[in-house]
Amino acid sequence: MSMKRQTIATRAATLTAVLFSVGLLFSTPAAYAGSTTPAVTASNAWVRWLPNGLPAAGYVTLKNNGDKNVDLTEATSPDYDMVMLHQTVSNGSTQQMVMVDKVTVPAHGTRAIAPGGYHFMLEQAKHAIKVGDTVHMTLDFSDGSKLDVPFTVKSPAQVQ
Ligand SMILES: [Cu+2]
Repeated sequence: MSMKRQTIATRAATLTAVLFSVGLLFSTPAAYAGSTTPAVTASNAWVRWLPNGLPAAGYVTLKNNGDKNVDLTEATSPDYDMVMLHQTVSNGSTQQMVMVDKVTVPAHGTRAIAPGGYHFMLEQAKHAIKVGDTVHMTLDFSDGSKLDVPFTVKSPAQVQ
């Protein structure tokens, strides 16, 4: 609506316009509801720490409380320069890691990012990280929501 139109509008027309705007205010942000109350929640987040600056692996269980599938599309961390999403793939007797660009969390379902399947590959720690620390990751989802998740750092011995 232009300013010019507003100035020549009658009181009734202005009221209609205001109501229309209010309607928009309520309808548009509903599409963004995911950014304030994310459909996906995280639990059991931990990092398998390895000595000598070796890459660590991050794991988490994601739960989607919404009616639509949501993809995990990106992960970043204030504690590591590099965060990649990997999948361990069995190739007969050997195992290898492949990069994946997304992991789908099914509607009303869970997706475990767990040993033997998906993991976050954490490389180039920005500071010394030791067992018992908490590191953080920000997870980006296809519905526009972001989740800041604290990960407990565990030693390989603790998780066997
Ligand atoms: Cu990996």
